[in-house]
This record gives sequence, C-alpha cells and structure tokens, in this order.
Amino acid sequence: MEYITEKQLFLLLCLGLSLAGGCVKQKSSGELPQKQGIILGFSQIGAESAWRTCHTRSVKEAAAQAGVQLLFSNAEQKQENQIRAIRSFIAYQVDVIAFVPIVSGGWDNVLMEARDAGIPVLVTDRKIDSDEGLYAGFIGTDSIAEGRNAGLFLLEKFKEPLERGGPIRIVELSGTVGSSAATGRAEGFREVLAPYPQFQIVHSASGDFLRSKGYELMQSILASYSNIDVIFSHNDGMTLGVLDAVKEASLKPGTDMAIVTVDAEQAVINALIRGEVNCVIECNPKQGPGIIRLAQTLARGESISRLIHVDETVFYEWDDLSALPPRGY
Ligand code: GYE
Repeated sequence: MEYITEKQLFLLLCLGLSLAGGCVKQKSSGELPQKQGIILGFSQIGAESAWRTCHTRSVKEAAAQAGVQLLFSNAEQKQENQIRAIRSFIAYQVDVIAFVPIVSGGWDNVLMEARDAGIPVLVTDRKIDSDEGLYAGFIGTDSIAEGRNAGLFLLEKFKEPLERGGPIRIVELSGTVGSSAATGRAEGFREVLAPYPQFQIVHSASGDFLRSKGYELMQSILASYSNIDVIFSHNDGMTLGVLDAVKEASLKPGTDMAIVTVDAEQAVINALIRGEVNCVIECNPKQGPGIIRLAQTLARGESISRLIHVDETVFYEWDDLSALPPRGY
C-alpha cells in the first residue's frame, strides 16, 4: 500500500491535522490520491475530560475498524481552531465532515462553505443553533433529558423536606458557557423543579467541564455558603474537583449534601458506590460506531435521520451496582 505524499502530509500537518486509521493510495498522475474507503474529516474539541478522551477513542477505533480514513483535528477548546480545521477538510475535499461544536453558535459561515463545496456535515455530541439545512443531521447526547433526570432524582430524594416546605438549597456547577451540553442540562433541571419553589438554586457558575475549575469553584462556594443541600454538577470531571474541595472542608460528600452529576465515568461510579455521590446521570461517549455508520451513509449520497440520541441511563444511590461492567472511561 502506498502512502500519502510528503507534500500532502506537510499540508495536513500545517493545518494541524493528523491522518488516523489508514493511508491514502497515491494516484500515478500526482492528482489527489485514489481513496480507499471514504475520508472523514473530524474536528474534536479537545481532551478536557475522561469522557472526551473516550469519545475520541470511540471515533478513532470505529474508523479504523470500518476502513474509514480519518483526518482528526484537536481544537484544544478553541472554536476558531475548529473552524480552521473544517476549512482545511473542505480544501482537502474530504467525503464527509463531522464535528463536536464546542458552543452552539457561530457555525453558519463555515457550514455554508461546506455546503457550497458539496460536502455533507454531521454534527456530533453537542448541538448547534444553525439552520437545519446547513447540516445533514445530529448524533449525540440528549442534554435536556439529562438535566430532567437530575431534577427527577431530587424530587425523589427530597420528598419529605418538600412536604415540610423546604427550603432545599442547590448549588449548580455548569459546563462550558454556550455549549448545548450546559444549556440543555440547566434547562431540563429547571423545567422539572419549576413547580416546586422549595428548591432554590442559590448559586450557579461555570466550571467549564474541568476538574481544576470544579475544585476552585467549590472552594469559593463553601467559603460563601453554608447549609448547601444539593450540588448539581454538569459533568464528572468537575465533580471530582468538588469531592476534593468538600472533603478538604471536613464535610462528608453524599451525606452533608447530595451530589448529582453527569457522565458516569468509572471514578465517579466508584464514588457512588462509596456513598460520596448520590446520583450519576449517564452521558454516553461511545458514539464512534454510530458516527462512522452515518458518515458512510452520507458518503454514498444517502440521507440520514435528522436527530439521533444515543442510549443513556441513570445510576442511583439505591441501585445494586455490584454487577455493573467497567465503564471504559
Ligand atoms: O458531559 C463532558 C465533556 O459534550 C456531553 O463534554 C459532552 C460533555 C461531557 O467535557 O464531560
């Protein structure tokens, strides 16, 4: 099997891309290489959490297994890097583009460029605000449902305090501002609790889905607020920082306050089993096979479903988790 030429590789490297999952056969005439399996340009937002690295691994493994040639770009948490990578995918004339939009807005122009180049775009994991005509479809997590499940757990957990009239004081650590994951979780959570004024969200701030910021935020919250009944954290990465800060304050997480979190990383499932966390909402990162299957469908010129939510569940403090298989992230 021949390989991508040095000139093409140089171009890719200049554009911050890497070729994962196979090589591209060189055409004798020096034109664009003969493709062996479709070429998928994939823009990932970064590696901010164990969830994210699992999402990346899932895509790369599924691409390799399907013989899909993956141009992979890590945006290092910057939207401008994602837009640059998508433009390079267009220049390279990939068959399909897929990306995780770090935030919901600001994609119209580059999506119009992809449309004008005749390249279908698949939105994955997080959602965008753009007109549906600018992309082929979405596969990813249902963040609003995740937020609702967090609220529904509290209705169950605090049934008696509710009957006594509350107040039940909640602190929320939200994810990346402007991301559909943070917006959706906040929306679903508030929708469920709205009919119960006994629940009071006394503080909400963004920890950007990062463990370090979750720790710093929780330290300052504990210095400012007493009698916190609930911590709702938008992802397990921040929750791990929360647990460190709560323990450092000589408080017992899961007992002195209930902790509800999203993702279901192994480390936090372990904390649930230890009683340090009370409810873990699963957010499924293993989206690779679905993404690759949809990309292959699009490359054949066929249409796909507009909206596909991956399967997700909820783990409660009262569940028997002894038979739960390893999470893989
Ligand atoms: O919850 C978090 C990651 O976009 C749903 O992003 C994903 C979120 C996930 O940083 O861990």
